[in-house]
Amino acid sequence: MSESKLNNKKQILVMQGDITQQKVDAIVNAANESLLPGSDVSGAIHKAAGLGLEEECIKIGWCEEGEAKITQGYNLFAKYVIHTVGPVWEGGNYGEDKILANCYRRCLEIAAENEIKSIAFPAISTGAYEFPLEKATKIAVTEVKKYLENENTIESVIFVCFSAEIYDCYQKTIAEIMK
Ligand code: AR6
Repeated sequence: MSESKLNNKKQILVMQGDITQQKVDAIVNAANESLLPGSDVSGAIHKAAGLGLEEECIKIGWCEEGEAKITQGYNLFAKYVIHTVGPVWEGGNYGEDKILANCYRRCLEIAAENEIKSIAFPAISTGAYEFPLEKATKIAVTEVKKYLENENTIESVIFVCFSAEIYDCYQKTIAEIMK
């Protein structure tokens, strides 16, 4: 686990692990537009949360790319799940960067509206949606830093990295951007 403090109250943490096991107020799901369970992180979150999560997602029905929706966390440690739909990487010419930045910003806005103090993010779009990891990490760290500098509700943001490669990339990026 590595830690980068913005001030006495706010921090960004990076850890290698499984997001479903995080004891935070909210975890973020890298969903698809239908909000139905998928593979990878979405499959793991739905499996750990139980069927109540899928039922609530079906009621919500849809989420646009770059947008986010909040549900309860059911059997997870986290009280809430914030579902966001990242861009599918198409080579970089259809606004993928902007859409990915919107995902982080909207998740943080919705978290703050719900008085969430701690939130964990996976590396949105870097799996099935094939967004290049380094570029995605820069966007993630930049958006989170910008948000925390301007808002006070959220105190702790954790980037949960599923592999050593992702962890190293976040470490390097945070060192660059937070200096
Ligand atoms: N904890 C943390 N990170 C994880 C976990 C986990 N348990 N499992 C995988 N990852 P992906 P996307 C990482 O494919 O690219 C879904 O099926 C993984 O290593 O889950 O946004 C949806 O339904 C990768 O770095 O999300 C959509 O159809 C990151 O999570 C589509 O895939 C994101 O990988 C979304 O694709």
